[in-house]
Amino acid sequence: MRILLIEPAKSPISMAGEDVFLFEPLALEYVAAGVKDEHEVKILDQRIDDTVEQTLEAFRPDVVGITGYTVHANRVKRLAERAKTWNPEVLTVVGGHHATVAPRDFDSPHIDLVVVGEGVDSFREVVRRFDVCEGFDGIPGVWVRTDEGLQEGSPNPAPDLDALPFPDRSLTKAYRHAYYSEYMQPLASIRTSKGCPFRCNFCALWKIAGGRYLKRKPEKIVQELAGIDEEFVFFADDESLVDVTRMKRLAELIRESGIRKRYFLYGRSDTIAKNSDLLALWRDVGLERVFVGLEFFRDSDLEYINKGSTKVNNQQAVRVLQDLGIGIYASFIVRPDFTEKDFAEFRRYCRSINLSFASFAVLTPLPGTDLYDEVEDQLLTRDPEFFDFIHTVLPTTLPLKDFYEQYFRLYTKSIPLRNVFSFMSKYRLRDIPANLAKLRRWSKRLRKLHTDYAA
Ligand code: B12
Ligand code: SF4
Repeated sequence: MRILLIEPAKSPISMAGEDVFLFEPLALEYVAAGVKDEHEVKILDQRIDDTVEQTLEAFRPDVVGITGYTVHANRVKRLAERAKTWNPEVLTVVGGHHATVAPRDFDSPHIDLVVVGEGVDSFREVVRRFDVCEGFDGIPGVWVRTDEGLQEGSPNPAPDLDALPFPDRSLTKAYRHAYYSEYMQPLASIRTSKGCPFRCNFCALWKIAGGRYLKRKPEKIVQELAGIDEEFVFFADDESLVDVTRMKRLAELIRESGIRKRYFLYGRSDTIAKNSDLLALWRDVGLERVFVGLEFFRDSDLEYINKGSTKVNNQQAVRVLQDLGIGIYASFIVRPDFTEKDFAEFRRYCRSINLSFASFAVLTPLPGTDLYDEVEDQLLTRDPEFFDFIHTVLPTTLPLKDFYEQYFRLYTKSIPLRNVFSFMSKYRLRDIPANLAKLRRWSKRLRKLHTDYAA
């Protein structure tokens, strides 16, 4: 059989995404790896190659699989509709993060099956049964659409990550030069773990993994790393550093293997603050940048989101990384109820810790989180395209125009100018004009964001 897997492009309303970074479709590479030995598989990355109808016509798939986060939910449904319009006989299967936390949102006449949770084994079984014209009942994680609507499937057990095949990166060969995060290009992704032992109220990842931290064996990770061509590698984990013993072992194995790459991974500030030796070890094997969820500048806000970390941890972590010369991707959260005074204090705090790069996400109650249950009745909109962490979906204390003016100033005034220049010097010279243009477009859009709510 022929199987087409599609990574959707976001809607132009949603901010971020491929406007500012582009990561390989790792989920689809995993799903593909489970079926490629028996079937012909193609991955279409619509963010780069928007040729859906032409691809359907040329490749003539029997099965179309689509992935997506919450921001993509409308697009996913529309893609399934396009596939069914091309050929009503094609089997349409939707999986991914949004399908996992809100499968009912894909109760659509154009979607035959929804896969909740890990997809490799479930999808392989779906394809096998479709091939031999068997029904889909009882496949773990698979919800089936009948004349009565989408029927709940049986639970999908937590996966043994080491039992999964390696993702098939050969299927994205034509696109790989385009994957990047800021100056890190071309960039590959690898998953080394799943889940998290912490319980932040704005995050569903610990729930999806059943509250556990699932990890791969360091030996398997090194084996997969050895097959990656790109110099930059991003760890697509929910939290990479938290098991310190495992990460020490992994760094040692990387050193022994002689693999030389430039790594980018997620780390909690408390882990970093307490384990400078681990970070030093990783710096020596190529750790170049850490994505740290510093989130807020006050302990009361950190408590509100149940972060389990403190302002002191944050400051210590920043110092550890700066002393080691490891880049910090500081990720902060802006509460919709912030006043001008809060924004001013936030800016001062960021400047005081002398960052070179920061992102500011508007606090967003994502489906599947405790926060969502708490504030669902306050939502300004349920349109998934607004769940991009830039549009607020909760009422702001400041008028929206003023809120986005302050938000814009946070982006432009929180990083000392000399640090902006030193960060820019990491880019390839030829990429600087395009990135400056991107930044200009982004700034222009941000300052007008309040108008998106007019309708
Ligand atoms: C890497 C990553 C990114 C990368 C981009 C990756 C990409 N390809 O675009 C970066 C850092 C750029 C990013 C950006 C954003 N991200 Co992000 N990101 C992740 C992260 C950490 C890992 C994703 C990943 O690659 N996992 C590894 C793969 C192998 O696992 P998987 O996706 O779960 O896939 C398995 C199953 O879901 C299933 N499956 C998946 N697809 C399909 C399809 C079919 C057909 C089938 C059968 C099965 C199936 O099988 C897969 C393999 O077993 C997740 C956390 C997470 N655990 O998902 C957050 C996460 C997905 N991101 C999230 C968010 C919110 C964002 C942003 C909106 C944040 C922002 N403002 O910047 C943007 C939006 C990006 C966009 N495309 O528009 C949220 C999504 C929440 C939601 N409800 O939508 C997550 C869950 C983190 C969180 N905070 O909770 N992200
Ligand atoms: S530390 Fe990160 S991954 Fe873990 S629960 Fe909090 S936000 Fe989620």
